[in-house]
Amino acid sequence: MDFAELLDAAAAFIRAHDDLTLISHADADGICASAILSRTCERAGKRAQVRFLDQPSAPAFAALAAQAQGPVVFVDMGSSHLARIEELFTAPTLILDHHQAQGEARRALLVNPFLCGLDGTRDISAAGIAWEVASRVGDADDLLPVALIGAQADNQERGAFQGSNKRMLERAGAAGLVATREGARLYGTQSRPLARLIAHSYDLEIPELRKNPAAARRLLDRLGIPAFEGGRERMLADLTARERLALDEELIRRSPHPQARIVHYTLPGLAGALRDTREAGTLLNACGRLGRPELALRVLLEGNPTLARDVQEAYTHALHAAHAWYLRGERVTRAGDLVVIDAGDDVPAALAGTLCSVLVRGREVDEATTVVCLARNADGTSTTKVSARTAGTRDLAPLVSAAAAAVGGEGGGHAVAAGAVIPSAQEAAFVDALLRGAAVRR
Ligand SMILES: [Mn+2]
Repeated sequence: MDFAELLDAAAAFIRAHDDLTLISHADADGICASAILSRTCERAGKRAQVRFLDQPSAPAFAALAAQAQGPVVFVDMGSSHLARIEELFTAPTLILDHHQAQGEARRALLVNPFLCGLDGTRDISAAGIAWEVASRVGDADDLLPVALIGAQADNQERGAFQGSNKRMLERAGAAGLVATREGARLYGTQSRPLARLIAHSYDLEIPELRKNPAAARRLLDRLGIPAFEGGRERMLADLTARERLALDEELIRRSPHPQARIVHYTLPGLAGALRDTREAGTLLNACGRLGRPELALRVLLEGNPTLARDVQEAYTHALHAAHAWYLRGERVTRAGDLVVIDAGDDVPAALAGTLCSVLVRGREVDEATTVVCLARNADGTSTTKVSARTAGTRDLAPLVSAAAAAVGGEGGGHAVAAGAVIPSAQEAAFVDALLRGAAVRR
């Protein structure tokens, strides 16, 4: 079947059932996909219950299988667990996933772009698959912004969207649901006052401005851009077109980052942090990682980002603490081009991947380095979460999943971002297997 036929079949699956359980990955892309599907079911007069899973593991699947009696839709997960899912879930099963498939589905309907020659890391994410299915069940154009938030959160936009993502962007643009604008690599354009926005946009890698709002204010002065207006600090959105252009060009000129110029996607129909695809993704991920994916789902369905303000603050604190722990360097080892962080119980498992990303994206390790973090799950399963990230060319998914399989764990993911769950007793053996697989020595 080609991809369109698979999507048609998925839409027929949704139409055929009135009471569905959605089992979704608890990250921003999964949350966006679930929001699109649950809104679609609601409009079609169906019941859809969303259950989130942070960590797809054997015990977690077994627990869900015991509760979910009727038809089940796996969202943003499942491709790495086909055999287990088909063994545990006996009701009709639909899997909407964009991760590399391991094995073949026999009974379940598997919708995965990789099966059809599409790139599940660039062309379409789970949110995009959900939107394609939704648009075949009913009118879903108003949900296009949610699909774009999911795709961006899964890092599918690298300079530009492509494939299905690009078609959704164009369709949303034509409907006035998204506006694109090139500018400096600033983060927090919807929620931060100007000086703080500039000082916190570490990706620009301008040392004089990093964490230095006073220097940012002097820069604004020099460009003739008032930082205040009527006693209130101005935001990027308050700037005139000329001011914004002057600021963008100055920052891009001074930034050594090879992609200092990026495309900002603004979603005019949404409020606050949800108006910017990157900020929206960060907010949803923060909720997911702090164990509040249901709240993130509500944020999307109600269009109200302020519901998650406390969670976002707590997340920022937790991430700072994890980074500070890493900098102490107590259990950080380097082997060849790998940095292995043995975080144990000192970093929450849900933040392991983010910590790796912060180190890779913040250029705290060089580009060829792969950062691997092992952190214990606190869910009583005696398992350890493994996260791996790189900006280099190593293909991490097969590396991590082979090392995990060698010690009785399971892993998967993408070339630049992969993960696994292993028995905690096997941490040392896992690291050995990983280093052997990567052909590096301690
Ligand atoms: Mn995804």
